[in-house]
Amino acid sequence: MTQLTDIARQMVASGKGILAADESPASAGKRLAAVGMDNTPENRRAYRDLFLNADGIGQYLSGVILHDETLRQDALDGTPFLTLLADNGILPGIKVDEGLTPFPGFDGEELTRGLDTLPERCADYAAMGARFTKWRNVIHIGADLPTPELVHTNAITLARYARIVQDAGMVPMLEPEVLLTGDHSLSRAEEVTRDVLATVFYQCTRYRVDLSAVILKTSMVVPGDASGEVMDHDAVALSTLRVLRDTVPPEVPGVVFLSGGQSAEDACRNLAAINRAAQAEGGAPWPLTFSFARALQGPALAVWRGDDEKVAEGRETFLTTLRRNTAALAGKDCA
Ligand code: 5MM
Repeated sequence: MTQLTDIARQMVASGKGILAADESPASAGKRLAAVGMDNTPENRRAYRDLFLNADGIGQYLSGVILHDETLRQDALDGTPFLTLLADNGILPGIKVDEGLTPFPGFDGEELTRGLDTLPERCADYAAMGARFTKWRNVIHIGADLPTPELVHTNAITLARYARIVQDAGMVPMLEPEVLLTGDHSLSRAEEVTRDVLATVFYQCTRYRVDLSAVILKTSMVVPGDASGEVMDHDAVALSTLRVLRDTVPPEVPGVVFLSGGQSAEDACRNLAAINRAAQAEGGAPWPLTFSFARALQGPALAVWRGDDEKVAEGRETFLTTLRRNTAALAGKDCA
């Protein structure tokens, strides 16, 4: 086993998941605004501190994805965030994409920026101790979307990203996010996700990515949020597993899910249903765990709201959310 495969396997260690704490300052600002907080560097530091300085997170988390700002920052008690993670036995990851940009000529579609400067940035991040990286593409579903050109271009970008990251000695997490916004059905989401993932792995092979040293971060297959379809957790689980079995090579060490704007409740219940269905089918070729941002942090943020006196309660809520999601990995209900 190569060292990178070993890290990838640690990222999906049994009974644990990955916290996505890598919101860009703009996205973090939206989360803070929702609880009446200003988007200042100090408030973002306090927001990160709420989660990364909670006692015992290493019991539930194998890794945390950080934003560049946090990777270089100290927690409120002066301990570098990286040290906090190391003390908890948690692998540090870093978001390396530079956000979205319109796809010229393709209305309503977006590409992800950052490939040109990636080798230099990866060398720095590896030297600072990052063990894995993450790159997010987005795929909109609409009447005529996604276009084959978008799916193709995004897949090549992800494959090139992955190869650069592996050459820098870190594990690439590939996140082609099929967005849940829209009026599309569950079956349309399944069709698009199948096409997207199949194209990603086809291009990874062409661009010489070592598939035994990548982690896939995918959307669950869910109906569009304006579809009017009721969220049926068992149907989501079956659609999601069908797509993964048809597209993800068995040598990939693990699959993690984003929550994508689902409620914390739905994300946890879908995760439990997916793992139950996989067990019922005799097991999946890869561990299936969580890498949520909103569905892990949202409940605690709503309790904390920036109030110093609510830090302990917010952290307790975070730990409860982590407990429920790790229980879901064993197929248990999210009660
Ligand atoms: C899809 O977003 C990722 C998972 O978060 P959710 O579970 O909330 O869907 C997340 O890791 C995302 O990639 C980061 O928050 C960075 O996103 P931005 O928009 O800030 O680049």
